[in-house]
Amino acid sequence: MTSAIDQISSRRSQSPGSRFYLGAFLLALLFALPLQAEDGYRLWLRYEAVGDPTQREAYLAHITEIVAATNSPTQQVIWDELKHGLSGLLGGDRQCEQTVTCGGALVIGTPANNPAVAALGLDAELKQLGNDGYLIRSVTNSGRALTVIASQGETGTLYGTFHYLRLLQTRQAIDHLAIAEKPALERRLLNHWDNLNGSVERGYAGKSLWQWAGLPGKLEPRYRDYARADASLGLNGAVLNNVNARPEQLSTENLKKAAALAEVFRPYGIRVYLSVNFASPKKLGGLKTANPKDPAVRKWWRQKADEIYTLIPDFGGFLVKANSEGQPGPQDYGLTHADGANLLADALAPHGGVVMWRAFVYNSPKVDQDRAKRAYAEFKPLDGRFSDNVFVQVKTGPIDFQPREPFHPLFGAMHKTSLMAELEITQENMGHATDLVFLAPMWREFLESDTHADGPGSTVAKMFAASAHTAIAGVANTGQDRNWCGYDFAQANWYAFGRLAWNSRLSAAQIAEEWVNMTWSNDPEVIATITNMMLGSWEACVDYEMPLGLHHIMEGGGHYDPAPQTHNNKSPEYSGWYYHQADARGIGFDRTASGSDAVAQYAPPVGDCFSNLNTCPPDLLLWFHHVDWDYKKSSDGRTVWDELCVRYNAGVEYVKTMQVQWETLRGRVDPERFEAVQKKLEAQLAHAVNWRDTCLRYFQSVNNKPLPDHLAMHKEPS
Ligand code: BDP
Repeated sequence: MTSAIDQISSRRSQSPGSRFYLGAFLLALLFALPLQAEDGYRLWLRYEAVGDPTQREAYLAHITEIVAATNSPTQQVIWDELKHGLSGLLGGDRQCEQTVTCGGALVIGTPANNPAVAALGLDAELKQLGNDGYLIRSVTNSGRALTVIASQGETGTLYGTFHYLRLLQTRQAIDHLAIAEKPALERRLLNHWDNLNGSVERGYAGKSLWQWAGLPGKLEPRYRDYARADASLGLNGAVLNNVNARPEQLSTENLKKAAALAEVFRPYGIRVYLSVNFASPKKLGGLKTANPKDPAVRKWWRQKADEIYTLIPDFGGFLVKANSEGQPGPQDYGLTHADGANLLADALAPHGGVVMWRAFVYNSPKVDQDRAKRAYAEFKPLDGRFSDNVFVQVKTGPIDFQPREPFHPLFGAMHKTSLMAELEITQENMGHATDLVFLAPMWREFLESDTHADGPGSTVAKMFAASAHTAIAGVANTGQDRNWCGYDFAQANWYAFGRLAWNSRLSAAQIAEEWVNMTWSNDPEVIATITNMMLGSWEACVDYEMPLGLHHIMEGGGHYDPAPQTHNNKSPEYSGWYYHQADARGIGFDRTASGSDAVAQYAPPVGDCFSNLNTCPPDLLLWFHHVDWDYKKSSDGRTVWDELCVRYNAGVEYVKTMQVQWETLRGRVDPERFEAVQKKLEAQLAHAVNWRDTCLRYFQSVNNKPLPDHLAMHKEPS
């Protein structure tokens, strides 16, 4: 089927005497969008027609003319997006013969590329906002109403354009705009855990987006749509491959493939990065060693960096998983993480590249018996020893992307190192692409956690925004499934990560509402219902999987189902028991001074708060404390056992409530996605029930306690 955009051929005419193009849209309501099956492909960039004629007229009055340059690839993609977006939103099959100057005009660009922007004298303000920041402002110039989308940089102009389109998509008034935005962090990245063979580690949306076999010659249309989606959120980097990296990723052949992707992404402001295998000089380069102190190794990395920059001049840098889960690293040669990171940093520095060195290390019990303490124990002493172009990339919590963790103690602990956070968008431990789990509330909790590193109010968000260099990464949930993420609702987590990477102060509700508005419907009731479902969904998942601070009791392979019963004496941290330590008397991991003393890795006010049973947040109780089954938290009067049962059940009940809420939307959202979600919710319910029943049965087998009277859910199969 031809889409609306294909039917529209809006005309751009070069205005005589002007060095920029004038494009004129006289937009009419002459046709409706052709009916199109909803398959989720368009993500939040659906640009559905504005149905209310008054509102459409009001929008049109501001956009009788578009003044924008199209002299560079980025300017061209801005133009293309506008044409695509506005034709979908406002319709338009009529061409104007001349530029229409009676209504308002949309003026887009930088002072350097568009004289109409330069004439507005915004330079000082734009300088404040930087190359990625932008203004969207309603102004009057020589009696004419203008809406200006301006930035100092072309990428900022692109971001501003997406913001402007979002205003229309969410049906905001555009009469008196006074918007100024700039991102909190310099580098806003997706980490793709994609393998050269097309599989995706912890991916639940089909094969890798990157079709390596066809590259560099064959460029899938998806590559561009991927870049559009990222740029619409302000994301500006993509690590293409798995942190468990193959040495061949750096072969000349594969670098050319990466370069082809970089070419597609470049106009959208997205830089390509690669994960690298630390042993590459040996395994790919044929050297005898990968020892950082060896001059031949140093030379190999320098030459490799030179080669990469010849092919990809704006290459972002390397992401490295070293001495973690079997990956090679500098410790293989008796050296430190800093030695390893600096080796690569030296090679990239002449080209302006960076190293993102991961702090996800936990393999050696010699470092500490408590896995949660190992990363801090290894990295904190290295503070100040990393080169300037090195980031230490730290996962949100000290274990590994559990449904709920306290913030990682390294945040706020390394003042002389640029720390960046690694968030997990893909729902490895939260129901894969089956469960509706909106992660923005979890990320908000993380970002708002007070490290107390520089006194009260030193939130995680502030701490990493205060680094010399700033960055954030999200482990992507994309794949070749038609709807990109394997589930229409998983798209919301990609969206939420991007929005928070841009502005860490956005509320989860605001993000959800925006996303629903653009992705599902503009109907306020639909928005309210779906937003409501989403906002409680993460807490619900925590409840039906691992409430009260339980963690890592999932089965070891797929991380989908529960396995609290597992014992593994050889590698205890691969068993459920290591983490919950349930016995006849009680449950929980004692990380206070009487136990592993992990609390000492936090600033004293935080550590004290976690240590004290009266002040420890109930949500983290069993993370930090081993308590008797009959322990009662003073505030609520329920025993831990009863509370656990209540929480597990509440999680299941939430899923049932979502099913009821979803049913009210029948006929109010498109039937394709309605039915797809309905099926997913059924599967989610089964998943939640399995977690609740498996965990409660197991804990019951340990403590021999009856279920609280009012809970009827835990029936043994007859
Ligand atoms: C774990 C994943 C594993 C990743 C690892 C990592 O289960 O697949 O390789 O993290 O982040 O959560 O390196």
